[in-house]
Amino acid sequence: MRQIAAVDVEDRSGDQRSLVAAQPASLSGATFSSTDPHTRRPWAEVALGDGADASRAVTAARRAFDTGPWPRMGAAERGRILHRLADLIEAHADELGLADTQDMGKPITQSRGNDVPRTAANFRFFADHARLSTSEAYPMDTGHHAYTRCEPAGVVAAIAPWNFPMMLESWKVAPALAWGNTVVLKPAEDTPVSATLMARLALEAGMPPGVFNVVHGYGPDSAGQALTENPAVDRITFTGESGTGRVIAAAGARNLTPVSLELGGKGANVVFADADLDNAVEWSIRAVFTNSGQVCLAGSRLYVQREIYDEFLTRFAAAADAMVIGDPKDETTRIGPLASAEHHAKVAGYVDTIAEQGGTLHTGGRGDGWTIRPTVITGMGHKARHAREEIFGPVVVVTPFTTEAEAVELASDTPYGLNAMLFTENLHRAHRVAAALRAGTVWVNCFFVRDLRAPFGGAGDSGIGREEGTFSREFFTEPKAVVMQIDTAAE
Ligand code: TXE
Repeated sequence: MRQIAAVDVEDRSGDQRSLVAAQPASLSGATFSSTDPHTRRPWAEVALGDGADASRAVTAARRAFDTGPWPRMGAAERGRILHRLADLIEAHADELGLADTQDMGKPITQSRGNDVPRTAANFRFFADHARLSTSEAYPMDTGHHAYTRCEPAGVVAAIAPWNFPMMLESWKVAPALAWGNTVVLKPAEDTPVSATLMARLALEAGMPPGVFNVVHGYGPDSAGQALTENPAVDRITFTGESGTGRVIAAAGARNLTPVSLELGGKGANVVFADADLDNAVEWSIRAVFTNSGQVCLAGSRLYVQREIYDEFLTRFAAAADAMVIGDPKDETTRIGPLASAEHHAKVAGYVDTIAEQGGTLHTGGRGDGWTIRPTVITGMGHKARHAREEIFGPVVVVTPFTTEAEAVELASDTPYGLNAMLFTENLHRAHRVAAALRAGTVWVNCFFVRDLRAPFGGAGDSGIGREEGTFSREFFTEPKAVVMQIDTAAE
């Protein structure tokens, strides 16, 4: 079994090429196991950090920020190190991909094929973004000149979920580092391994000690909570459940620490009768079944215009049934097990209560082990729990609609506001409906396509703030105005 250290702070001795920590250790010496959801057996033993370990990591990050070279280097020099880290991530793609697959069961074609390249791309993008960024200047009529400086905010606490472990971690860590901050990352307890590997590769890339720290452990009353309550932390960035987001926002408020929250979703996917049906079926399948539906963006509410409802449903259900379920390490597998026993119990609870909520199980249901087959529910009222709550599994509620206005009303009737999809060949409708929906992202005739310059995040219960591009810069920096008197008199 792999041995992973709880805190990877300043001890830089030993063979850094070995991606397995040589030394133990949480301060208490306690450990916990990460379970492979396919075998349902522990595969990595991880040192269990707690509040004391979190505080030790923050102290290291604080020291590195206050006295170390990282915030004082030019963005280009930091960028060179971040590009080297991206190179190393690509060079260790097999190991990193397998780590996420064994930690949480996602098919290797996604972890190795998608998440690893996107992680490397995130480090490259933010390295370049910080280097190429400009500041603003305000020539004044009074003989003064004002300009802005974007200064690093300080110590960033990043608290991450388990559904896209390294990829979502890099969305936070890469911009924070690129802008000169130091970071303490707490990965989700279900997915500790790839974060540790990334932190080791950062050292190998030349990142100074104490700049990128990882502390493993649980959230409430433990490492996660301690990070959010530490007054030496300058920014808290969190992705996870909406309820947890509220707790973290309150913790941040007590210290007046800015908090960025990317929370849950209940994405609406609206298919109009004039859609390209092949395209709509293909993307609708991906929208809800990718990563076994463990995606905040999942299109788990599917609204289909009545004229095409029967044909669409037949094709959609056939495509769902055709998805290969199996060992996530197998390249042909498209649906792996859910991430943990606890999460499987939650999703299975929804599957078992479909009839109770007035719906019909059109296809799918429980699979072997911790697997849920791609599950399509019909005939369920819009107010049913399955149509309102974030299930975070391969479960979709399909509902017919008649008019565009009705579709907009149904799609918008949610406390979440993360994303929506719509499929239509009518240009005017596309723009009209995209504008009408309350959502941080609207995809038209596609899904999951991202430009790192564009904002990512949601309204309502989906969070506060936006990530990526200049939006990450705003969060991870403090803007400073410098006002200079200009001596205009001739000598
Ligand atoms: O989330 P949590 P969980 C949703 C999804 C899922 C549900 C529960 O519906 O079924 O949330 O998942 C840390 N202070 N999403 O329990 O609890 C925790 O250790 C500080 C949507 O995994 O939010 C982990 O690192 N930290 C989502 C991280 O928060 C705390 C992705 C996420 O855990 C903490 C994941 C506390 N008080 C789940 N409590 C998305 N938006 O994509 C927990 N943590």
